[in-house]
Amino acid sequence: RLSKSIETALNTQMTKEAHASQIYLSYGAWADKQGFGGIANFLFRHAQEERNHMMKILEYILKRGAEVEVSAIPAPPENPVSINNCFEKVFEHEVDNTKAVYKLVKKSLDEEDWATWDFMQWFVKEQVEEETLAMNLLDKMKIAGGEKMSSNAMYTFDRDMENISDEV
Ligand code: OFO
Repeated sequence: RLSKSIETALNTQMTKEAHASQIYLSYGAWADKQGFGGIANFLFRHAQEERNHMMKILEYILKRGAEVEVSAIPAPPENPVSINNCFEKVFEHEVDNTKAVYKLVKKSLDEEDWATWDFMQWFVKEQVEEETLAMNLLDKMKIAGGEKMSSNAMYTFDRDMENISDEV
């Protein structure tokens, strides 16, 4: 049985994943507006992935017989100012979410809730993947010139993003 505080923490994390989905959604719309259809496609795919994370937590709460609380999702932050900045913001967001995941792991450890601890390990691994993916993309851009990327490099990067694997 879930304790009240774990139930609350899981609901908070569920909303955080929904928030992540909104962030990718808004950055995707921004990228598309700039003409970067490949990057937009990648970001929209990722928005869906974040929604799946949200559902994963929701299903776990229900499975444990606890209460799901669907609450308001905070607005995403301001649009990026460049493609480079977009992935910097993505990376920062993922680091922030990793912290939230670790907090939940710590909480489950403190409460000796081993089922939740075990459930959260999937998220621990997923965050490593997500941080690595964002770092790899930033590295790729750095090689291509970072903020000073030529339009040619930008074109190729965008085209590659259309079909880039979402897994690392
Ligand atoms: Fe849900 O992994 Fe990103 O935020």
